Amino acid sequence: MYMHKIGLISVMLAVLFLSACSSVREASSSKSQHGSHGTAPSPASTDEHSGHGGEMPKASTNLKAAFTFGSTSLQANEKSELTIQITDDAGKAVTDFQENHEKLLHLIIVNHNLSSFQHIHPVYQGNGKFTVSASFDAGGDYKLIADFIPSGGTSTTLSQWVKVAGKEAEHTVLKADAKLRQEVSGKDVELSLSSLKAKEEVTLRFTIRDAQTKKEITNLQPYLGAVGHVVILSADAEQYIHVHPLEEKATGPLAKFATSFPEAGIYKLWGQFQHNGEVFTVPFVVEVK
Ligand SMILES: [Cu+2]
Repeated sequence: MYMHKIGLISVMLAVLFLSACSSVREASSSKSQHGSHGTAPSPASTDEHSGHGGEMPKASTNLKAAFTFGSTSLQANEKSELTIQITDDAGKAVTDFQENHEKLLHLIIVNHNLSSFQHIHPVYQGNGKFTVSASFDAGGDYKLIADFIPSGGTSTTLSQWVKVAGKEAEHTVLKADAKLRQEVSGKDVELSLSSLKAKEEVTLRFTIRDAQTKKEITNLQPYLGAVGHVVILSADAEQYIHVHPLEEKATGPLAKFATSFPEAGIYKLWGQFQHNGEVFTVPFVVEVK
């Protein structure tokens, strides 16, 4: 148990540390890609922020992910087989992955203004290759974010923007929610944050009630091995923060998570929980000072 906790904490620190230090590289590589990518998805350079030295396990340096689709052009609402090939910088397949939250690889797909969010789990085919059937709910720019841990390495996030043909969703500017409480999928979900200052340790507390009766829900089911799963992205989708539960075995009504925002700005977060066999996703937008 003790060792397990230490392991969790170090993974969490690794994630926080990596996301905190990724801003410069991300800003220089991924943003320019966003503006300049062509119409067809292509295997491409990716943002990579696996580890640093210090007390972290030795990082697997300069991993790459090639994201390729079965179809030559992506169309809104059409399924396409996505292949994610993970290699080292010499092009050699990375073949060993460490399970994290019950999966070898988590794939987050968002559109440019974060109105669309998917969290799916590509299947490992061996030889560093993962596949999944992907579809996009509208046209526009989407970011694919693969989150995994190579065996013996640290938490790694590799991403790629792709363009999807078709009518785009309405362009809206992300702004902070006036009220951090909403109803979604028959649940009343309230969020509070212990701090909204950049670079501070933040505890996120979700309180989950039945939307109709307002009764607190005390029998949440584990989702990906924990009380819930939270993903946070900066408004421009450049900062990806994978958050970890503080009490994994909690069953509600409270679900607590720890994270830290690397810099001031608008962030969107998605909490995912499971109740009565159904996963529900609740988004919030917050402003960090
Ligand atoms: Cu996942």
